[in-house]
Amino acid sequence: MTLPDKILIVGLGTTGIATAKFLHSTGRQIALADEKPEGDLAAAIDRLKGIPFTGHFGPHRKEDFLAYPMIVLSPGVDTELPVLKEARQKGIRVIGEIELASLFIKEPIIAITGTNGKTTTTTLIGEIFKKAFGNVFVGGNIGNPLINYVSEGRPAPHVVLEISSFQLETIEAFRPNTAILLNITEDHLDRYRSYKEYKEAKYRIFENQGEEDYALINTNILPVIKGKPKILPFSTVQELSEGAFTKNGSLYVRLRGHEFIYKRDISPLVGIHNTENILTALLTAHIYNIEQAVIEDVLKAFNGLSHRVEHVRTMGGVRFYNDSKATNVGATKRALESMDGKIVLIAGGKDKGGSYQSITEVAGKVKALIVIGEAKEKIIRELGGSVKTYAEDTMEKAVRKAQEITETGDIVLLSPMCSSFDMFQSYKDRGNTFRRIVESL
Ligand code: UMA
Repeated sequence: MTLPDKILIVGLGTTGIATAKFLHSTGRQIALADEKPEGDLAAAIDRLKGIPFTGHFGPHRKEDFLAYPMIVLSPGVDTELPVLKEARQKGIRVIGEIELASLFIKEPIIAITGTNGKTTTTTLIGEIFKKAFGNVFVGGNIGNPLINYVSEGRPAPHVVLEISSFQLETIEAFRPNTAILLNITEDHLDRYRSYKEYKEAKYRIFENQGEEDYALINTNILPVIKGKPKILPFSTVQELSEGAFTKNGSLYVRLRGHEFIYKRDISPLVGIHNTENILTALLTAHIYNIEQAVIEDVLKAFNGLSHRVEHVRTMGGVRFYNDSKATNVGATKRALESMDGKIVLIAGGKDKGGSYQSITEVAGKVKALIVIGEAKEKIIRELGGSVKTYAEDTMEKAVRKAQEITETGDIVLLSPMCSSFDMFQSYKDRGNTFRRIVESL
């Protein structure tokens, strides 16, 4: 694809800024559009110092979207916006930053998607590749836009990419050499019209793969695959002749006629969901012929990430965990399943349009539920009958209520099932706030 000389970038967040810097470096003219008023974008505009651009800040206007032959979207922009539909009808090319970046990348891309576990798996695979090859680019939805890899001009042997359903919506030829689909449960139903639509966006990760590419898929998902990758399944419930699975407390990889066996407990990460994450990391590492000893060294040392069932403090025999990254019901269910003890669950935040009801499958573990945020009435409506519930209006009050109703041996778990944007800047801000309050108790 040849890129036109003038390109509109929509969204002036991390992605838009990185895209603007890259396109400017290639000598192209840039236009920017962001629905926020200019005053709210001062910090972002400041990061573009020295880069000439035209632009409109404030509610999107049709004339801006129809004025350029190509539009590059940030992931947070809904691809179904009427202005974008009209632009596409007029023959304007609409792509995302992932597609743009991948046009310039020749190195094998390992792309990881799924509703939960993406960041942990991406980081773990990144660590293994770094140890094995000395250099790797790790980016994408994890927070470092892929286009930065192209801008930096420092090729690595492999690119490890966390990719979201939003980013997959705007690909055309993007073709990962290895694509991983960890799991799928309901999420982002404020963006998609149905769960089916969300799943279809995820399945696009495979659509351009050829016979020499690999698709690592959990055996409990049956995706519709348009590409022709070699499918390598993984499972925590069944033995597989090729792929990765668990048996008698060990992890097995069977690949190209070889078998590799790892003790599950060499990794400090707990829970079945982490077993699945590790199985995909093992499979990926063996696809690229990384030695078992190298993989084991990394597995032993990798303690997981902040804000994912992170132990904050034990006080008076009560354990406090920060799982602020759990922004959907599936993630919270996994956290509850991986814990032993009576749990006081702090949940709630910005609702994303799904149902909370499936959490009742593990409600036996929940001693009490404390709800906060915009979603609290909906959560009470759906779950209030099945468990003792309290509503609080700040994190501080929620934590204090949790402390009041717990006793030795209990667990306090912040695992919100919702995004954070009603009360906080991000899930990290929410988790840090929780941590600060718990530490000050
Ligand atoms: N905007 C518009 N019009 C719109 C929507 C948004 O102009 O219709 C503007 C906003 O006003 C804002 C800008 O777009 O100024 C924000 O763009 P963005 O939402 O795409 O955010 P970025 O900062 O570019 O971050 C994005 C990802 N965000 C989302 O997908 C919502 C980041 O993932 C990602 O780390 C980053 O690109 C780099 O690739 C975050 C995320 O929450 C962590 N992802 C979701 C998830 O993991 O569940 C998918």
